[in-house]
Amino acid sequence: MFLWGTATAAYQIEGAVHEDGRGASIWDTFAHQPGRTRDGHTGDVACDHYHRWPDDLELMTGLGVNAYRFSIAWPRIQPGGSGEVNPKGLDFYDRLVDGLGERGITPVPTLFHWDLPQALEDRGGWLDRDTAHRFADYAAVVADRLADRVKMWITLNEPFVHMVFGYAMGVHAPGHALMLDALPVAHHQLLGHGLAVRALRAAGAEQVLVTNNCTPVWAEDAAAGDAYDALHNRLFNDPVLLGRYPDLSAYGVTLDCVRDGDLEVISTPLDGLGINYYNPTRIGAPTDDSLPWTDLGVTGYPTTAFGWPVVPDGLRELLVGLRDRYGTALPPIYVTENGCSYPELDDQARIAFLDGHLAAVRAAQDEGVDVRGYFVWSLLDNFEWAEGYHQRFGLVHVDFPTGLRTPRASYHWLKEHLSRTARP
Ligand code: GBH
Repeated sequence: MFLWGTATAAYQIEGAVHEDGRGASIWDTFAHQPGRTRDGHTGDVACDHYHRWPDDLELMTGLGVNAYRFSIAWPRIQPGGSGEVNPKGLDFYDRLVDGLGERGITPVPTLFHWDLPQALEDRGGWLDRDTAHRFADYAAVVADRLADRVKMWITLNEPFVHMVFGYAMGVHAPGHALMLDALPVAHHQLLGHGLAVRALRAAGAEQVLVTNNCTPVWAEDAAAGDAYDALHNRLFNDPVLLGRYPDLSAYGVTLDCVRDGDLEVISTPLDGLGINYYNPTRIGAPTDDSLPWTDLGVTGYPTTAFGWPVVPDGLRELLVGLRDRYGTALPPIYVTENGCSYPELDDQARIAFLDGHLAAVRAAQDEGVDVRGYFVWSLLDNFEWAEGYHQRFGLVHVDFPTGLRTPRASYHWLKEHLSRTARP
């Protein structure tokens, strides 16, 4: 059965940040620092999904999806980042999973969508190897409670973006601007992923994935394009699928933190690869010494309200490219996020976006790529990280702060599409 779903993330929708024993995450800290997010917006209330989740399940039932990708907030489960478990945090996801089950919607939780417990950041966050082990402990706690009903699990969401925005550029939590010194964050997240895969399986998880955001690289300069592809795409896909890192030595980059045996853990076999696709990247030769490329920006295409280029065929290109590179080492692919920011209720541009990207998935399937799921980002308008509530990715419009939900034209369009076909 092809998985059709919507995707969300805990800090972006839940709110209720002080409720039922939840601890602080790096995003609570970051969003409350002056100047970090647009207009100082925070996820304190967000969509209030923590209380309104039954309404949100109702919206999914109305839409006709058979899967829901959400994330579990680590600081609700272990408020101090390790050790003591908060039963009320587990209870929330238990209720959610039961509610999904009653509606015949397959739960697909992601264990880490960027909301690291602040207590772990205080000990170095993902720059510290120990965080990988703490992540595996947390994964085991969650799976012990939910694996009887949750069959499919995702370990990490977009470790690339978390590293680059959070630790290299400092535009996301935890706000470090270390540039290439942020690289251990890639390895420690990947190690955490591999350890978590093993912990999840030991607790009875049937299917385990990781979600990487990938971009087709349009290279105007071959060496620069290769550098960008190595650090953005291959740095995260190669160790997981091939058990080795791409050679980064040409860019003066070394991964000194890798220890014997780590790659074996990281390449523990998976049941699927989650892919988030937003747009291709156009790369030219470097103009200074800071990075071995220049991001030229894709031009000549329509753009979303966020300014991102709309290139549906880039999704086909990406999927076919992954199959060509990894061949039999590539597990089935699930498009775990794809979507766009448009504010209008009558969002014809989002309809065109989804229509085009679904056609791209079909085309990739016709070229023999094994794609088994597609999740729209997002069900609801939500806290769009540094952009606060200024970007609206929802099939459903949310009025902030009242929380009133209004399905957009795209919601009705997708509902109609799903009622007509089981295929993308
Ligand atoms: C995802 O990240 C996240 O998983 C999710 O939480 C988030 O809400 C959603 O996407 C929407 O942002 O400069 O024009 O080339 C997406 C990461 C990084 C994708 C920047 C697009 C470049 C656009 N994004 N990227 S452009």
